[in-house]
Amino acid sequence: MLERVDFREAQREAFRADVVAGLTATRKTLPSRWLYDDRGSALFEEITQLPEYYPTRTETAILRTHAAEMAAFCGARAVLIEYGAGAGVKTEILLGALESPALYVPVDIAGDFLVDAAERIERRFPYIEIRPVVADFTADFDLPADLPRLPPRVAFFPGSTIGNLAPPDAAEFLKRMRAHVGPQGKAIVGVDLRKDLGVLLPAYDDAAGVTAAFNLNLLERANRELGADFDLAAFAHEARWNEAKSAVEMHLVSRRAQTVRVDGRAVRFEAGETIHTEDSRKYDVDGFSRLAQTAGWSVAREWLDPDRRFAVLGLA
Ligand code: AVI
Repeated sequence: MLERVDFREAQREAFRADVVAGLTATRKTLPSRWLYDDRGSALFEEITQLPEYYPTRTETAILRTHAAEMAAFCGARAVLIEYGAGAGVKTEILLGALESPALYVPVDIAGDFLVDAAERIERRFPYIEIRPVVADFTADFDLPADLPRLPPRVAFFPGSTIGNLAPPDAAEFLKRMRAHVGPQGKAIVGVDLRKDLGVLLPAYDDAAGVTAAFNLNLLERANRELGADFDLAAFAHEARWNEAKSAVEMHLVSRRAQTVRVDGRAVRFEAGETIHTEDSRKYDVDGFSRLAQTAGWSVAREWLDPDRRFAVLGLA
């Protein structure tokens, strides 16, 4: 219990430091990882069901269609390490297809989330051994020393979350995955692909306003946790394409000139000035392949949907 309180307090202090640094910078920014408090995670769940948000539906369909080939790629009795324990149905598709998987290792920073995920998998696959690991997978961490190296380990990172990392961080992450699974190991990674802006932008600015609420929740979180006084009606959600970065950027645009109090300081906004809150990078398979190579991987298999919107890549 004490550990949980300490964790929450440490998170709040880290949030405070990022908010102060991000809002006092010349170009205001807030790291996207703070989007996911309880309310943000619930809103993200809603986003995944929206008609405009194609990635979740498309990736799930790819996994369903090609599960048997993916299982063959993983090999018999694989040890599956999942980074982020929230994939739910996607995890179940892969685990269900694997030939008597030896072990499932979900890794997540949120202990409660991990317990829920482990219990769900245990109910569905009582024959699979589960070894949850509490860790922030965006930073360096070690897997338990007694985790078997054989049968081969397979890293699973669905959801195109790799697209939310800047390329150097994505390369670091892929290197960490490589170190975790070892030279015989493999990985299955979900990657969202470049596409028509007519499809891409509505996925990040839906008609029902759920993505807007998800983005604005960052300001609500700052009000709740840090006692800031953001007037939510004075900011608008915007999704814009940045071709140089090949990314959809999310911004919160100040609707007027205003001053907000945050952690005892006055933060000035000009009308139209923005807080940049997220990048969602879109790759093509070649571009991702080059990135993966810098981290010691090569793309061994590609599974795409018929409209080539999303790729699930097998790395070896
Ligand atoms: C979690 N991640 C892959 C989502 C994405 O599509 O980049 C986050 C998201 N942001 C707005 N909508 C969804």
